Amino acid sequence: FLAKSHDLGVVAVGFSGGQPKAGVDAAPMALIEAGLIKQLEEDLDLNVSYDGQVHNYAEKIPAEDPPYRNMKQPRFVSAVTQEVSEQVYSHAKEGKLVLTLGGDHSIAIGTVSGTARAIRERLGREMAVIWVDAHADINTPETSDSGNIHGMPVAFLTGLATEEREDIFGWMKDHHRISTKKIVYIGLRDIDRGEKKILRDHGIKAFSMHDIDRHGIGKVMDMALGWIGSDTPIHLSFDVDALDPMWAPSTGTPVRGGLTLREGDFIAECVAETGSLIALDLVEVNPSLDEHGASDTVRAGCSIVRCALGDTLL
Ligand code: 5AB
Ligand code: MN
Ligand code: MN
Ligand code: MN
Repeated sequence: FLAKSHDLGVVAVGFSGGQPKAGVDAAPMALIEAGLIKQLEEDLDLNVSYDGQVHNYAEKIPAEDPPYRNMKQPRFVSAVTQEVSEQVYSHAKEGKLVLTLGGDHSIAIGTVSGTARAIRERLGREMAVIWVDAHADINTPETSDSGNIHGMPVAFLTGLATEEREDIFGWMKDHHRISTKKIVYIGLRDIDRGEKKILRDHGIKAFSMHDIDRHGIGKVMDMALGWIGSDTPIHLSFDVDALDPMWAPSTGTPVRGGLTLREGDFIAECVAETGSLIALDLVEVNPSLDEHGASDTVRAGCSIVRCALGDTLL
């Protein structure tokens, strides 16, 4: 699906507006300072296109941004994700694999819509999304208790939530969206009541921590990739809070009972092995949320990215 498998576009999205905690906007710089891009170029031999800046989208801050349909900062998140969608699209339409460093998970409204559109145009295909997360992020504005848009991206991306207003996600059209049948979750353990109903009503494929305990991560990956089917382009959206807080404490909404560091890397390695990965998001690393410093979480994030982009053990 890629023009050349060694071409990688990197987008650094220093954005925290989809949730209330400051600091998640500093993650791209922390990951890059830990040597991530250097490792991708030197150890994985990737041909990296990166504009050298962490975007903060300050120019997108609206004069006024009161809640709308219960969403917090809806105009700001909409404007930023629209821009991210264009950034990701312009890499993906050239056949590059796209790595997006977040930022909170609302930015996936931009990343997934950008790749979905590019893959449709280039290949006439609908891609699949593997969403690795403690949470389902499928609240509609109406089912969300928090109003935080980082808990809603999947609802907008699947069209379960839509909005006419151009400045509040009205820019999203059918070509930006994916079917509820093309998303697979791994690692779920903290789902809101309204989200459970949505997952059930739409028959959405989900592998919870319970499934991982029952079958083991190897079998779960076989089942997840089997559901997607071989020869389908895959966008992997990895929320670092899928990992247990023992391994990734520096994140805004940690939930105990999560993936081990190796299970996280293994998921990424299995996706890499398919040869079908077209985009990767790494989100929700918040370097300011750990009294002992965020080096463990940053290192875990770098490792997941390297594994997904083809680093092998032997
Ligand atoms: B994350 C919660 N479901 O909607 C909500 O970190 C949490 O991107 C969302 O997965 C967590 O606010 C969003 C309670
Ligand atoms: Mn998430
Ligand atoms: Mn999460
Ligand atoms: Mn989170």
